[in-house]
Amino acid sequence: MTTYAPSRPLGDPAFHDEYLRLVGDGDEYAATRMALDLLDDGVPAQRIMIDLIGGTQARVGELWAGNEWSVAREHAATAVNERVLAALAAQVHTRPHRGRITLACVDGEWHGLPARILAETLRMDGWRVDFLGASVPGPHLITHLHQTGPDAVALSCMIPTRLPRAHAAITACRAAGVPVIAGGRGFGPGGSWAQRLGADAWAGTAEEAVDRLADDWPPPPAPEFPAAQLGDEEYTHLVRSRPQLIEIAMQRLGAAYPAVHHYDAQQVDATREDFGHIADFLAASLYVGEPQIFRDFTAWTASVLTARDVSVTALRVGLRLVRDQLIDFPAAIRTLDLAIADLPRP
Ligand code: B12
Repeated sequence: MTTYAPSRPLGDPAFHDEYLRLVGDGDEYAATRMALDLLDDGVPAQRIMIDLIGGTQARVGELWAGNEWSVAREHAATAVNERVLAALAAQVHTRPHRGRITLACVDGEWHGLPARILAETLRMDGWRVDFLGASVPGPHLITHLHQTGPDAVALSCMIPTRLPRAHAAITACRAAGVPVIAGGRGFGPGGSWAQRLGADAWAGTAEEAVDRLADDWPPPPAPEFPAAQLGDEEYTHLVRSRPQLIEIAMQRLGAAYPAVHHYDAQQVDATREDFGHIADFLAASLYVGEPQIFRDFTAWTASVLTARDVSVTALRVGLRLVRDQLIDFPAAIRTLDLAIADLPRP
């Protein structure tokens, strides 16, 4: 696929700021107009989708994470971005001539827009794409493969907690005889965890995926992967004991971090949810055998807490409360210790 240099005004930061403002105001019509005007000016649709819509979506999420936008504003902005993408896609017609691809987000994966951008980019390159959307349960994905017989499955995973499900999906697709191209930052830097989970290929961006599928598909069969190393005893224990782990941590939190006594009901719920994220990221880290997954998560959480004026001490205490319950699990303890050591000192 040809790589185009961003043209003005797409290369102009002020243009992106203006689009972000419209998206943040929920001004769907003006945002759509901006994108369609670019298309009329000859800017390739894939550049508008990836640079403008994709780039803006990353900023939308960051504004939410930085506590500058509420979750409602983020959701509304995401919806506008999706509508603009659909409006653009409706303007571009490419007759399918390459083959058929099933594109799905892994079960529990709600970051749907990156996969949607990929779907439209592949369509423009001549693939017939069945886009199944966010959070597709494995069995439904496999049923779809049996019904449609695609040449590839493209599997999107933006967050590592979904990697065990991604592994199940990849294994099932390969067993059904359909090679898998994986993508999304959940698969780790350079897609290294995609390979460990048995994907046939990985691509970092929609453009790389287009190139990979056009030049080298189907790929030579991927080597057998050591599935037995994935999801060991520690992982299984952690997943099974998740509810108790969270409840006990919540019960002990008051003694370890007295500020929690002043929390309102909403803050208590958010804290319980945070313990759920800790358990899920730790489980994913154990599953893949990669402590970095958990350390990236805690480092990011520390930055989000700081943005919300919550002391990082709360996170440190939370991690210790989880650690205290896992003393018989050496890999979990090692991972938690690394994450605790990473946290900024008070
Ligand atoms: C927007 C966003 C959200 C929105 C999602 C809205 C939506 N409906 O999509 C909201 C605010 C709801 C959200 C929620 C959460 N998020 Co979020 N989110 C983001 C953010 C800022 C942008 C994602 C995005 O859309 N980027 C724009 C796209 C276009 O960029 P892109 O990645 O370059 O896309 C390309 C590639 O990924 C590739 N690609 C994607 N899929 C596929 C598939 C295949 C087969 C191929 C080949 C390629 C491919 O092609 C795309 C186009 O070129 C990212 C951080 C970031 N800067 O990316 C965090 C991020 C993904 N989120 C994160 C987290 C932790 C969460 C939450 C758990 C937060 C929480 N505590 O609740 C939840 C989980 C929700 C869930 N269960 O899925 C983390 C993931 C952790 C990690 N270590 O990787 C990230 C990385 C933030 C961080 N830590 O820095 N999030």
